[in-house]
Amino acid sequence: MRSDRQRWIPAAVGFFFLLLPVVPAWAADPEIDQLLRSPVGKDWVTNGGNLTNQRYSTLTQINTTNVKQLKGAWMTRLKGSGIGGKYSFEASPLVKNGIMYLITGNDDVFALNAKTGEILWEYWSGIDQKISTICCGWVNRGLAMGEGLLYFGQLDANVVALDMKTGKVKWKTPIEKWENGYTITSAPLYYDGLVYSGISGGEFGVRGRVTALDAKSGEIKWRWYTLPGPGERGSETWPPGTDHSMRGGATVWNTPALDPQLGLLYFAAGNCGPDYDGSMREGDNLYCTSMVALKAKTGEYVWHFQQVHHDIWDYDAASPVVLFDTVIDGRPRKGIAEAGRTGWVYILDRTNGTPLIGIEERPVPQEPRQKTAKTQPYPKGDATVPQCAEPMPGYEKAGCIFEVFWEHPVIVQPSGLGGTNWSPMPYSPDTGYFYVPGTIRPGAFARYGDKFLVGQRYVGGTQAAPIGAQMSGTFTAIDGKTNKIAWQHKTPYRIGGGGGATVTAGGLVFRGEPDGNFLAIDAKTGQELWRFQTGFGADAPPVVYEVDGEQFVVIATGGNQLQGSANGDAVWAFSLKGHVGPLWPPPPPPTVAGPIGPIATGVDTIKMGGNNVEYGFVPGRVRIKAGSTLNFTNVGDLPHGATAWQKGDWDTGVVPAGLSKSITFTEPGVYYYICAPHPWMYGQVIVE
Ligand SMILES: [Cu+2]
Repeated sequence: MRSDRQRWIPAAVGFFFLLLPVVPAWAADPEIDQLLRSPVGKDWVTNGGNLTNQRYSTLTQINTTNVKQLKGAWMTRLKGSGIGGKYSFEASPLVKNGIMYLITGNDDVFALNAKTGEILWEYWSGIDQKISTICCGWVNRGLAMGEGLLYFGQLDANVVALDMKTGKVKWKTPIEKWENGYTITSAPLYYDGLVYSGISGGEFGVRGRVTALDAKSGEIKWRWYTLPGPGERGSETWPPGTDHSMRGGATVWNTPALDPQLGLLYFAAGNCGPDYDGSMREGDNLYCTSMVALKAKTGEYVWHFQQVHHDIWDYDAASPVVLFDTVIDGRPRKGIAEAGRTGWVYILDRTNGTPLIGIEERPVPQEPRQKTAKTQPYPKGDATVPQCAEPMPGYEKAGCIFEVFWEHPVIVQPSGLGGTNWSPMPYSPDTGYFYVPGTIRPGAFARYGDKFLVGQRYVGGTQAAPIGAQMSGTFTAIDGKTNKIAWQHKTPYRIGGGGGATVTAGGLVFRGEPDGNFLAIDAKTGQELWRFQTGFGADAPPVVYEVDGEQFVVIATGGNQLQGSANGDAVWAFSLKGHVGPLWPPPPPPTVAGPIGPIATGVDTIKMGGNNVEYGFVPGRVRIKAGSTLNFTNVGDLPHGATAWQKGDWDTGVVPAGLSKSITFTEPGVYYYICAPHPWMYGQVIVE
């Protein structure tokens, strides 16, 4: 490994923190802080279960011997919140003292009786439905709690605190403006009087950051930019005398973890912007695609580890970091792990950011116009998804991870959608395994120039999946001591983009599937023990809790627009005493990339965002006569467009909601097109 790339504090500094008392002399909410520092029991009070993000529950009432008897205890519909094709439902519910708190893709919050599912109060966010800077679906990944308040970030870039008893707004702090490209999709973390929030917007030329707010007042206490200003540490990894780092992305998509003994806050930063064009940003581009440790109280930099240097593949580190303790070569070690879009799990020593098992810098393919990094980090152990793409007709080149491209499309697997994308990865101290959800979906990468305009998409290329490409997934147990596969399932659908799992001391891993199934798996062997059809895309990470001596497992089932699973507003709870049966299966998500549906004739209008699917063309396939004109009308909520596949002969440009653009097709042929802002929307025009 090149020593100049990674920095860490001397071991002596880490040792100094160990000498500090674990429990602060005075805490604003000693009860919540205690729960956050402890193994997870009957309550689930933060997104990742506790400060480690392990999503490991110590409850054992539901276990490998009786899970077959598990049935629905209740199912509640959240009054249409987050219903509609633009939404995903990815939040983990929080539970405290028998009350459940849940946030939907519209940033609406509900309090429910956790035993019965009865709605106790509602907060309707009223967020502007015209927010145009949302990259990948209207989504909120969850809440935090402390000091009698619930905390969350909104898509309009406000952090909000609600009274837990009433749902009334206590304070609201703007972190930025959505008009400038900033949104918040991650669940914040509360600990010891501070609320830590990430920010999204890496596809809009923003400057990533973590913000710490005073939990009582909402006052901003500190912010740490993931992109260095001139002269700051890391600025030497950007071209001197330029301001490219000021719009270089590196946004923080997920909940931080915190080690109270070391006094450190940990998180992962996303891809570099513009995503697919590295030509103007020569250098490693810190702190894009990096794991970072800061002093939790002050936001002072401590260490970082960059997973991908000079990222041009949209290889965000988007899954939450996980803290764990282990023994390696007879030595107790403090670990931190993160599952990347590259398909690898990155396992480090959390005291100093150095690899725990081994990560080596290896030479990689070069493209001088992209200013590619000479080497990339290769973790020892196994990747959880294939890291080479299959050749496909019409493409000259299919490559492996870190394959280079310029303006001619090259197929690469994994694409920038994973591997592991936003889905959290749990860790069981019983098995010592990480449970890693993965996506298999190749991308046809091509660079093209993009002009930076504040609040506009700024990605510099495309990674749309080639039409006809197969899409599926993997669910893998990775041994935390070796980073090798202990067991692996192939899954029919992509699961790295929003689902995720939770593991229990009862020896069970719970996870949902985009086709609506909810599964219990033997954590040790990988054997499937139970499945239940929820009737909606089961694409959120589940949570485990207990009320009045009864253990429940709960999952939000409302689908995920990026994975193409069925939308909804439902939350399902399960227990051994339950008696609610399964629902009919929803339409399954696509497993092949490309336009869908029958070929329509006699059509002169294509609705973009039609039929309440938002991210779709209706009809998706049409047959017309040469010389005909098609009107592309945006009937959705978001800006859409129709662009000839691989940015070729014709393009409507971005069409605002409510407007139309016409294209006349004179030459017979078969034309495919995508929506440039949402390159997973496909259409086909057959001209005769
Ligand atoms: Cu679109």
